[in-house]
Amino acid sequence: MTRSLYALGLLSLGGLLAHGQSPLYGQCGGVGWAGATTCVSGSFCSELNDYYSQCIPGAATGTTPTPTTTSVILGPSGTCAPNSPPASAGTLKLTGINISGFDFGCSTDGGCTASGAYPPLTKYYGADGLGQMQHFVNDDGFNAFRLPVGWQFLTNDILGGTIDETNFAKYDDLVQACLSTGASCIIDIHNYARWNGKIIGQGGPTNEQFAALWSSIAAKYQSNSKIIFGIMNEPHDVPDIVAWAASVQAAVTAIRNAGATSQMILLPGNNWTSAATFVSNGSADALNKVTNPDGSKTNLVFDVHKYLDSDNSGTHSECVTNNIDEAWAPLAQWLRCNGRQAFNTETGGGNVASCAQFLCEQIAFQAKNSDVFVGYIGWAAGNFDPSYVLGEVPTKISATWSDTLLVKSCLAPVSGSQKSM
Ligand SMILES: *[C@@H]1O[C@H](CO)[C@@H](O)[C@H](O)[C@H]1NC(C)=O
Ligand SMILES: *[C@@H]1O[C@H](CO)[C@@H](O)[C@H](O)[C@H]1NC(C)=O
Ligand SMILES: CC(=O)N[C@H]1CO[C@H](CO)[C@@H](O)[C@@H]1O
Repeated sequence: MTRSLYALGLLSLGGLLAHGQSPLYGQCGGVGWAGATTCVSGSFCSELNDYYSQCIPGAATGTTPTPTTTSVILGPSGTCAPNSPPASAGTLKLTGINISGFDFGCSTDGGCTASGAYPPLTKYYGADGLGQMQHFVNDDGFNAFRLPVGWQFLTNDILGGTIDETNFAKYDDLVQACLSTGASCIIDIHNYARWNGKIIGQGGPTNEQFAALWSSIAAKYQSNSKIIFGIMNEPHDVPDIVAWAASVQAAVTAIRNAGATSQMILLPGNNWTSAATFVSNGSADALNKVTNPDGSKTNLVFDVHKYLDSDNSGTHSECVTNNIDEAWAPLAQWLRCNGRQAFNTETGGGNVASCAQFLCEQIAFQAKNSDVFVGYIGWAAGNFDPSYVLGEVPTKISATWSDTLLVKSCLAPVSGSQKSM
C-alpha cells in the first residue's frame, strides 16, 4: 500500500472567524463546512482533502495542501452514475463497536475451538458487554454492534453438525443483550472462510454445510428486523473468487429461505475484506452477481474492513493513512456506478494522536458519502484487556463510564467526527 502524500494547511494563523475556535481534533474546514475555521491554541488547521480539515496538535508549516484526485472507474456499460454524493448524504445509518469474546480461540486459518470462546457477559464471568453496549448507545449515540462468534462454538466443534443449543443459548444471551439496547446487531461468523485450515467450498466445508449453518441461525432470528447477517469475517487467500461467491450465494439463499426475507446481509470479499482491493482483487465483480432468491439485490451490502496502520493489519498503534485516496474514494465511485452499498464493519487504531487525526478524516469522508456507505463499526470492545493496542473498552468508575480517545474524538456519533460536520 502506498501512503498518499498529504500537506499541512495554514488557516489557523489569521483568526478569520469570530465564531470561536474548533477544539483539538475538531473539524475546521472542508466542503460544506460552516463552523469555525480556527483552532484552539496549540493546534492548527490541517487540510487533508477537499472534504475535511481538522485541528491537530502543533504549529502550521505553511505548505500548500495537495488536492485530492481520484481516477474514474466506469460501470459495466462504460458509463457511470454521477460521482458525487447527493445533497441528502451526510449521516451514516449505522455506527458501533465490535463486542468481542465468542470469537476468542479462533485463528486466521479458521481453526476455532468451542472451549476457547469467552462470552463477554458478567453472567459468564466475562466483561460487562451489556453495560458496555448500554453506555455506547445511551452516552455515545451508537446504534449497531458486531458480535463475532466462531462456527465451531455454535456446533460444539462438529463440522456439519446442527446448532448446539447449549452453546447457542449463551451466544443468544449476547444477541439479546444487544437487541435490548435498541441497536442493530450483526451476527458475525468469525472463521476467515475456513474450518480448521480448509476453505469453504474449496476443499473444506461444503457449501451445503455452510448454508445449513446459516439456515439454522436465520430461522432463529427471522422475525427480528434489527438482526444483520454477517456471512463471514475476513476471507483471505481464497484462490477462486468465483467459487467463493457461490458459497456466499448459498448462504444468502439459505438465510432468505429460512424466513429472514428482508434483513441486511453482509457479503465479504477476499484479502481480509480489504476495502482497498475490493474492486481490483475481483471481489466486487464476483459478489455483485449474488442475488436474493427473487433475483433482486435488496439489502445485500458488501462487507469491507480497513485499518489505518502501515500494513492494514490493525496491529500497530500508530496510524499512517486516512485511506481516502487509496480505498474509500475509488470504492465510493464503484459503488455509485453499480448502485450498491458497503458497510465498514471493522476499523480502528491506537489511542494516539495520529489515529485520532486519520480516523476522524476517514469517518468524515464516509459520512459525506453516506449514500454508498452504510456506516462503520470500531474494533473493538468486549472482553479485551485495557492494554490491548486497539482497545475501545470503556472504563467504569463508580457509575460513570469513560471512553478511549478514539471513541470520544472520532467514533462516537454524539461527539466524534460526524457530529462536527
Ligand atoms: C491486500 O490488501 C492490501 C491493502 O489492504 C494490499 O497491500 C495487498 O496487496 C492486497 N493483496 C492482494 C493479494 O490483493
Ligand atoms: C486477490 O487476493 C488473493 C489473496 O487474498 C490472491 O490470492 C488473488 O490472486 C487476488 N486476485 C486478484 C484478481 O488480484
Ligand atoms: C485489529 C484486530 O484486532 N482485528 C481483529 C479482528 O477480528 C479478530 C478477533 O477475533 C482478530 O483476530 C483480528 O486481529
